[in-house]
Amino acid sequence: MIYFSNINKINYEGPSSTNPFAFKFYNPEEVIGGKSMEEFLRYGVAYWHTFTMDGSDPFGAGTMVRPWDKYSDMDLAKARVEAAFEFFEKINAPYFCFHDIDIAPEGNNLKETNENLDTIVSMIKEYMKDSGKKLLWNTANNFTHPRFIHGAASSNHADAFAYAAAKVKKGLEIGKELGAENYVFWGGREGYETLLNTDMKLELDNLARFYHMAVDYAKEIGFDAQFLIEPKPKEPTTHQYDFDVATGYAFLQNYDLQDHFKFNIEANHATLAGHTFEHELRYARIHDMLGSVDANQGDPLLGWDTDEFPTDLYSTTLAMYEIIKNGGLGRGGLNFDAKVRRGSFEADDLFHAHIAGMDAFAVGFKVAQKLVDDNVLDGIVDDRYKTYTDGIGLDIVNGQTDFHKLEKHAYGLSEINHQSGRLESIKATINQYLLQAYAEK
Ligand code: XUL
Ligand code: CO
Repeated sequence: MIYFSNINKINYEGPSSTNPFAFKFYNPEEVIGGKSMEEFLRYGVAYWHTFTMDGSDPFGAGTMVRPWDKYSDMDLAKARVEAAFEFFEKINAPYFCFHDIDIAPEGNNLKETNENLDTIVSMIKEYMKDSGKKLLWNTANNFTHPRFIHGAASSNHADAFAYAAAKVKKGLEIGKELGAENYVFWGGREGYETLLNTDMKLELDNLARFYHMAVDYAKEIGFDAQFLIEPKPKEPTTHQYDFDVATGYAFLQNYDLQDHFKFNIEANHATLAGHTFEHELRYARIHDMLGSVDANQGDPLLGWDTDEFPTDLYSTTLAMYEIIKNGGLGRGGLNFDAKVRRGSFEADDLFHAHIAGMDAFAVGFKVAQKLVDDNVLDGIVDDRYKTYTDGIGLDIVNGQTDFHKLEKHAYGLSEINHQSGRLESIKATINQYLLQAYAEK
């Protein structure tokens, strides 16, 4: 069955196109920095936001009008698979991502749930074979059901821990079956509300035990996906254990897990943590821990995870700068963990939203590559740190100083010859690059 009958495949028509169902900037074949946009950007569609969520919020009912709504239970799950693959094809995204409960309804017990999953997974496998679409990552939803009220791997209750483990076990088997590139752990309720009733040490130790068991099981079944932790500072719990990349990295190192994981960085989670998106990307990149990206954006006026489709070109440029400097995302990609607004309830809006996001990162890629090619930011940074390239600075960097030698150097100083940080000039230059990338056409 066809679900988006009024829409044809979305093609690139260029910046001056007025067709709302066309890419203005995302040209899959265009080569930038030696790589085609399609190869480098590795776009993914998030199953939960695009095919499952209904637009409900704490104040109101669902608003989304979806052509598959007329079905229920397993028929609905099957209809969503059909709709999803039609959508992937028409929007021209090579990858998709899902949680277990996005693709199949939970049964009356775990066995039934897994049987439902088996049915849908074999259907998805067929569709993947026919379409060539690939699974960027899958994950287990260990946060929605009331059994995870106090967490999953960090729950106070051992039975919840066991249930969560069983779901991840199944998730790893599904990932292997579908050839997933990555497997994601987002600690939905892995955190706490109050220390007054929380054994933080036990919870953290258990979380690490859980991850070790996941690593062992993936090895046991020969599932070689890249494991990814997705940091988020808060929501749903007051304090999430995977607060940000730095916290997650320290956790991984403390528990000797650092060789088995990288990070899946989400823009809106970064801003919730009080960082910029590019800060989180940079922190991961310089530690060789940048794995994949959940592409979205937050609303600076709201303090929660709004998961908007990314449209801020300044942000996509700085994000793509980090990704280029990382040499790409390897097995990762840009997954649109983003949802249309509650008022954008028509199925067509799913296309508008993805077009907007794919175009925004395409612009970011192009502009960032030009910044790299022209050595703009590296030039500024190299100049700013030039005192470390000779004299006492070089000695510091080479580990050839101690406090005695540094004190002697300081005694000899009359003043420090600082130079301006030139922030305003740098920002003006980036604006110039943003506008010129397309003015040249
Ligand atoms: C929640 C979030 C999740 C993860 C996967 O904020 O980002 O959708 O990406 O569980
Ligand atoms: Co996410």
